[in-house]
Amino acid sequence: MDTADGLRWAGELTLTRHDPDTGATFIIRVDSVRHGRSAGGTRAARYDSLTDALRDAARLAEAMSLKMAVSNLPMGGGKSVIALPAPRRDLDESTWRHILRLHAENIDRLNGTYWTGPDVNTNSSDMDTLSETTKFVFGRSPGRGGAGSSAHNTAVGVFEAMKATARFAGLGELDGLTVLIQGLGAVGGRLAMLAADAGAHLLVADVNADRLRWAQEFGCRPVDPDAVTSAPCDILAPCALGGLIDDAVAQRLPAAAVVGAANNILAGEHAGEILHERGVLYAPDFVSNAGGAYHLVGHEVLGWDADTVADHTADIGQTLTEVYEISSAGAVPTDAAARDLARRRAEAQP
Ligand code: NAD
Ligand code: PPY
Repeated sequence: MDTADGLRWAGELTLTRHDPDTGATFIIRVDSVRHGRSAGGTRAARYDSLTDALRDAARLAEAMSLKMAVSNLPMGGGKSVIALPAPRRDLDESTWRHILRLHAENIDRLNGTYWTGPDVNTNSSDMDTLSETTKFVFGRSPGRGGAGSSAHNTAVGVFEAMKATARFAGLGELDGLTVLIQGLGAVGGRLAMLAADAGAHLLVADVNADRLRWAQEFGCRPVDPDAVTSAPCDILAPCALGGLIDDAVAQRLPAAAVVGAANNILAGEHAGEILHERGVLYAPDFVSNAGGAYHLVGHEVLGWDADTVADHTADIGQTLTEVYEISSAGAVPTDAAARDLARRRAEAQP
């Protein structure tokens, strides 16, 4: 992985560009093209430093390679970060469109080595805007010929992962379990509805008061966003940003299992080992949240219909069970077991 400066890492390519007019800094990181063109979404966010943004892009790109490999998708991993000069909501539409156009120019220069898609703070409408300048874009709106939002399918995949994890952890079915969802956005909100329908008792946290109110209306109990790692629950589902579980949090997390949509849930170098030693079953995020990749790559590259996408997404529970069996047999953390399965599946690809 990358070291302190965010530059020395094992990936294949980094493109950076700064635009003095808007103050935006653009980063594209291609982790691997060994198994095809690379792909991964565009995250737009504020960062404390360029180093932080480079590191985030590298970790996210690496997670995409693992996701593609473990999901048997014929692509490599990459990711873009747009380090914003101000919170996204404070940017006027013409500045945002200008930023997107510059980002699209960068993507286009890579000539298909990297394909983008939606991620935090970018959506299908933004993909439509990018596609005015470059064709290397997943997830345009259906009216523009794309597969549209991947959020629903991601939520369905995380739900399958949650059911498989509860069974493997000896918790049984979701009915009656306490599930704490952090982040009620496009994925977390849908996941909350699926888990509630399955009979789970829901605790929810979001920094957005409207989303919290919406969840309370269908019976969810709110938790302070700062208390998500100290509130007892059966399953913690991080569906906001990554990095929730560092080594110290792993040491005291009062949950039996962790299954969520967020990319890079583990922040600490030893967090996976600590959870494993404590018997907290961790579902590696790049396995659980692959429903979005099945939706985008399935529809737009592989020509799958909705049923085929749904079938592959339903298999996420099976893949995760395989990860847990490798972990149990080898007494290794689930994160290491999933990396091992990803490597084996990548080697088996034509
Ligand atoms: P989103 O922006 O729609 O939702 C994120 C939610 O988290 C928002 O409601 C936000 O208010 C909330 N939030 C932010 N910080 C928080 C905090 N500290 N505490 C509590 N809530 C907080 O994003 P999304 O599309 O739902 O994606 C969620 C996560 O899943 C992201 O990490 C994303 O990278 C990952 N993911 C998404 C997809 C997809 O298809 N959308 C696919 C794979 C992975
Ligand atoms: C992710 O799954 O984390 C993404 O970034 C979404 C995605 C998946 C596959 C291609 C492009 C974007």
